[in-house]
Amino acid sequence: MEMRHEWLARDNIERRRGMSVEQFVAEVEEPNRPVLLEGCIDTWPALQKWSRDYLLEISAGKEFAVGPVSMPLDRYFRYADNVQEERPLYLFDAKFAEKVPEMGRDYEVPEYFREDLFSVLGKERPDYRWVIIGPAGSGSSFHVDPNSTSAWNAIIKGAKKWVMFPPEVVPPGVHPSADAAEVTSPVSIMEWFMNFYGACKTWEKRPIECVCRAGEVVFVPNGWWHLVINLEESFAITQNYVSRRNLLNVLDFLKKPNASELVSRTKDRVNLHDNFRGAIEAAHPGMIKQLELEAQQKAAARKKKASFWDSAADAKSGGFKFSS
Ligand SMILES: O=C(O)CCC(=O)C(=O)O
Repeated sequence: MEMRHEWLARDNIERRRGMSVEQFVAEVEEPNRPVLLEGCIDTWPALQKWSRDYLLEISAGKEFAVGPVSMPLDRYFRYADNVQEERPLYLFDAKFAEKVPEMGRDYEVPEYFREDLFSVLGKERPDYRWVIIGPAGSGSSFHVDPNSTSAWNAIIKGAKKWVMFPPEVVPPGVHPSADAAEVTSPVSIMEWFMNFYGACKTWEKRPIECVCRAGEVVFVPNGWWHLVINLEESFAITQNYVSRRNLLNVLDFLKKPNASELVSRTKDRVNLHDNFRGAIEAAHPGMIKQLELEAQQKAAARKKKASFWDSAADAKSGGFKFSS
């Protein structure tokens, strides 16, 4: 089953090249909007080096996580070459850089994402980086990333179709439970396109979509729903991160009483909130208080702006008079 042209044609993501970090923070991260970044991984050795042969050579004798099992890369490529299923198993490995240090050395975190507050937890931090390898048709069905983190996803080889909905819009066909602990998606990504993609055409809030190719990076803002399907064999690196822009969201999320059950990719979650908060306070004294203060000020400014517009609306209905 092939992806239809009409599912790929819409490309409405904002594409940016050569943004400064300050611009990224003010125009993308603060407003929590998706963006496709061009040209920011041009210097990665991986872009030149990562072929099947190279990966096979540097990872000889190592196994990677593939769905519920683990296997060496040669076996995964053989599987990928012969797979007929609608939902091919996906290689998604969080320990790639520890297992194969060359892989870790072949990329560096783009400058926009270098603030990494979970690093204060050292070895106790939740998993945060993955190598992702999969054939055409493999991918990730609709989900929201764990712990209210934001993410970046860089394509080294191949192409991925992305569909993203803002946090307040649950994608058609997706049924999260009330506490968002579970997400029920349709059987396969293909089935989502066949049965639900058309439904969003008439929605006021249509999704953000794009095809992201080798050398490009998608920024996934926290809380956004996203679905991704590989259009050809793809190699990618993704990292989830916490910066001071989403620190309060992450702490709030971790405080939820059922946080330990939520989809999280984290082993010991029971004390994660307290441990993280404590470690941030030790490493960055005053940061949380300062961010809370700024958030209160922003909320007050928003309220003030809203009440200004209320009175402007009253003026329209005749309650306001210019003094003569
Ligand atoms: O399949 C992909 O590349 C997307 C991965 C993803 O959505 C995630 O890591 O949350």
